[in-house]
Amino acid sequence: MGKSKVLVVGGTGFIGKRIVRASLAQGHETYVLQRREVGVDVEKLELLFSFRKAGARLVEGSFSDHRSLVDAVKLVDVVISAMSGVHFRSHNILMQLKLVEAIKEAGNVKRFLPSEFGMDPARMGHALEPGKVTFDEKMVVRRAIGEAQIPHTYISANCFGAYFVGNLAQMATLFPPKDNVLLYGDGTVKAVFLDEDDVATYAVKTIDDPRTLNKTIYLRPPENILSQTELVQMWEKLSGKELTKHTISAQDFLALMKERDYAEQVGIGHFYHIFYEGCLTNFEVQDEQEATKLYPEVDYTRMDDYLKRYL
Ligand code: NDP
Ligand code: GO6
Repeated sequence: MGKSKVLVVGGTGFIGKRIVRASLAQGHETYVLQRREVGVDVEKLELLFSFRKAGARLVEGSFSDHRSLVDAVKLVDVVISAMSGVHFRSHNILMQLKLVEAIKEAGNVKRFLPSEFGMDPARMGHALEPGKVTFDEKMVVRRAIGEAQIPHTYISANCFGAYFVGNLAQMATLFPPKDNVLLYGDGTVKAVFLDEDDVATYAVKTIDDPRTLNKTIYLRPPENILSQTELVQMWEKLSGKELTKHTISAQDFLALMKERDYAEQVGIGHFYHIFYEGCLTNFEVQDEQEATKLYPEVDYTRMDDYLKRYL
């Protein structure tokens, strides 16, 4: 089977850059949208050049120039979007509606992966405000994809290690606590954690797989289904230091929303669903929709290994 040509949109972002690298690593002819609007962000410039050095092709384009998006999309078979959806960085999930328009007009795209890579928005209709907007907007994009009848795959990637593992699921920090750790409720609710590089690897694996056409694929590595307590224990074993545990009830945790800014309110709602409600693990996933079953050849990163970088 011939390899697909892939366009990555949002390729200099946190997950996007990993998708570019995974696409190259899996042997796809890889194109990265290069936006003039990045202004004087030299980090993005360097990343784009590093992609080119690694074999990617840069395609100039802009979200304020429909033609440029259509032309970019026409170069490829597969479009992967990793546009930002995080409220304390930029937030541009609905920008993808322009991309959907371009893909529809171009008419050649065999697979589109919109920017999802988290909780399954189709399962989050009950989510708390204001975090709910994250899921509502992703559903707006899904509806546009459906109406345009664009072949797609939705990737539900669960919790990225950088935001949920390295900090032992503590908010507003990316490092493990030194002495005290806050446990959500009894700390036993199971969540699912992923190395971001693995998220990209699995996402790219799906793009030319007939089994994943028009499906939601869940990344649920069996050994990475862990409670917060299990995560803390892994860290204690690695660091050789026991942490003092404190617990916070669901009610007290949600009450924290009052004094926080908008981005943190979004985060608190999401953490609530993950660590109190158990929204990532309170449903069954069929083997045909679970990435580690579909791609057993991928040796995914276990979280004790992931945590070693924080030592
Ligand atoms: P980033 O914040 O890193 O941004 C990604 C890209 O979005 C940027 O690099 C940029 O593309 C593009 N972008 C931003 N603003 C604009 C704009 N105005 N116009 C056009 N493009 C724009 O995103 P993340 O990688 O953090 O998030 C990607 C996805 O992953 C989201 O859907 C998010 O919800 C999800 N996520 C999931 C997490 C989890 O734990 N499961 C954690 C974090 C995110 P360019 O490269 O062209 O500059
Ligand atoms: C990550 C976060 C971490 C918020 C998802 C506030 C979409 C998803 C698991 O951007 O709000 O400290 O699924 O203080 O579908 C943010 C969001 C988490 C990171 C959630 C996310 C996860 C977005 C914080 C904080 C570490």
